[in-house]
Formats: sequence, C-alpha cells, structure tokens
Amino acid sequence: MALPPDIQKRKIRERLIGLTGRTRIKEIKKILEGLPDYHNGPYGEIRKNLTKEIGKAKTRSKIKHQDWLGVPRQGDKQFVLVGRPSVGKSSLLSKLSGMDIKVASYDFTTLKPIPAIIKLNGAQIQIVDLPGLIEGATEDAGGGKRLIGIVKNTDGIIFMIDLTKPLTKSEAIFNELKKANIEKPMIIVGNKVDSQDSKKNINRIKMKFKENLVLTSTSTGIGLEKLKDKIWEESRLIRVYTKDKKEPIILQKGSTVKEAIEGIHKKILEEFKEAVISGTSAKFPNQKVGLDHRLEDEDSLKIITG
Ligand SMILES: Nc1nc2c(ncn2[C@@H]2O[C@H](COP(=O)(O)OP(=O)(O)OP(=O)(O)O)[C@@H](O)[C@H]2O)c(=O)[nH]1
Ligand SMILES: [Mg+2]
Repeated sequence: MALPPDIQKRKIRERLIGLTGRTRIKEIKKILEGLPDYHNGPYGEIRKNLTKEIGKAKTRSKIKHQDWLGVPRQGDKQFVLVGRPSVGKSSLLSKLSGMDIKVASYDFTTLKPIPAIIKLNGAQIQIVDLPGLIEGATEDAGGGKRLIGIVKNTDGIIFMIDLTKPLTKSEAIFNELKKANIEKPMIIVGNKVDSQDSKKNINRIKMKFKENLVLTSTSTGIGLEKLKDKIWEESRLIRVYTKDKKEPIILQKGSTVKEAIEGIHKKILEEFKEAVISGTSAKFPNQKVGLDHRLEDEDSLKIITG
C-alpha cells in the first residue's frame, strides 16, 4: 500500500536532511526506485520534485563532475548523444553497442559520459552517452558547460528527442546548442515512436527538422538500421577495398590514393608505380590513376609497384 502523499513527502524530507552532492543524488535515486509506480497525481508530483532536486543537487555540488574531465577519443570518429534527460540516450547506446548501460525512468540516470564503440561498415565509431542537457546549460545548469565543451570537440551530434513529451522542451535544448555556436554534423532522432503518445508530435517534428531526421524506438528496434546508415553518412568516412585485406581501409571523405597507401604502409609509396581503381570515383572499371586521385566510398584499389 502506498503511503498517503503528505506522509511520504515528510519521510523523504527526513531522508534527505544533511545530504549534499553525490550522496544526496544517490539517496534521491534510491527513493525514486522505491516509490510506488504512479506517474500522475500526487505521486507524480513527488517524482517530479525529486527529479528537480537531482538537478539542483548536481548544480550546487562542489564535486560537480570532478571525476571526469573529457572523453578520450577512440576509433575513427566520435559522436555524442545529446538530449534532455530520459529521452532514451542510454537505451539507444546500449541497443547499438550491446553494452549494458544503466537505463531508468527517472531523469539524470547517467551522471558522466559513457563511451562505447560500434562497428559500422568496417569503421570503429565511438558513441558517447552524455548526461541529459537541461535549459540554461550554457550558463552551466546541470553541469552544462562541461557537456557543451565535449559537444564542441566531437565530430558529430546525435540529438535525441522524446516524442511523447512536448516538443518545445527539446527545442529549448536545441537552442542551447545554437547559443553555444555549435555547428557539427547533426542527426535528429525522434524516439519512442512505439508509444501512442508520440503520434501527435510526429508531423510537427517532421516539419521542424526536414533533413537528417530518423524516427526510432529503442524498445522495438524501429529505425535503428536507418540511424546506423545516417551515422555512417554523417561520419564522412569512406571504405576502400584492397585485394589482400578482408576489411576495407577506412579513410576520411576526399582522401587520395596517396593517403590510402599511407594508411597501409608508407614504404609502398617509394615503390609506387600506379593505382588501378574501380567504383564510383573511376571513369570506367580498372582505370589507371596516380597518387593524387580522390577515392570514393566503396572503391576498390590495386596498387602496382615497380
Ligand atoms: N516507450 C519507450 N520508452 C523508451 C524508449 N527508449 C527509452 N525508453 C524509456 O525511457 C526511460 C529513459 O531512458 P534512458 O535510456 O535512461 O534515458 P536517458 O536519455 O539516458 O536519460 P538520462 O540518463 O536521465 O539523461 C526509460 O524508462 C526507458 O525504458 C522507447 O523507444 N520507447
Ligand atoms: Mg542515460
């Protein structure tokens, strides 16, 4: 049986007396997990207030994020997951990477960046799950300055929106990124399309973000393959196949034959005579080209040495 809300509130206040920083956040999460599963009415209100308390404790806390500074880069490209709390960032990364990442229905489940590597078309893409971004992030609300610092240094952004919530909330966060002058390749993910509550927002999100929008459900898996394709596109990488390698060589878009060879072995350059290429960058199959020729995605390359 659930306690009457007033008594519950008093109990919660008592449990939180004197707790600050991390210990306070931990205790609030414990309380949230122990609450009866009502998301409306007085208990919904209690949940909402507790969630706000987490935000406040985070901003106030002196030890705010001091256990993490940045995210070491790994792999060929780095993308970060940006969005309000509880939009499904951790659920998405755990689906994409197979990694076990904590997911929960309360806000601020993720308190520090969690990197994971996914393999995409032979490339290693690092995706970093970030704590939720809240309004006022540019003024450091919710430790926002650090988060924005990470976003500024990444290769691409996966901006996630919870379609079951009013879109204005996510738009406010989107504006925070604009305020911070962040211009990076960006994919917009409208998540939770499995939920009936998302229906009313689908047209609106399609109007607002015409390009690079993917509708997903991390619960059912809808849209995840399409999202992977988009991540590949926005990674601005290309695959080049060679005869003696099973895996393609991964290069930046616009790379030349010379750069491809440097990626295999610099010594080959000294003996380079010509390259034979097939694929989109070739005028015809088995075209002979020199070191300056620009390769394209899925070209095949044969190097003739002499
Ligand atoms: N219906 C539905 N629920 C989802 C979906 N994706 C995530 N959720 C739920 O949304 C809640 C939040 O998910 P998380 O993955 O923890 O969200 P988050 O964005 O990492 O949240 P923070 O770490 O707090 O910023 C959980 O209860 C998930 O089960 C989805 O596609 N459909
Ligand atoms: Mg999370």
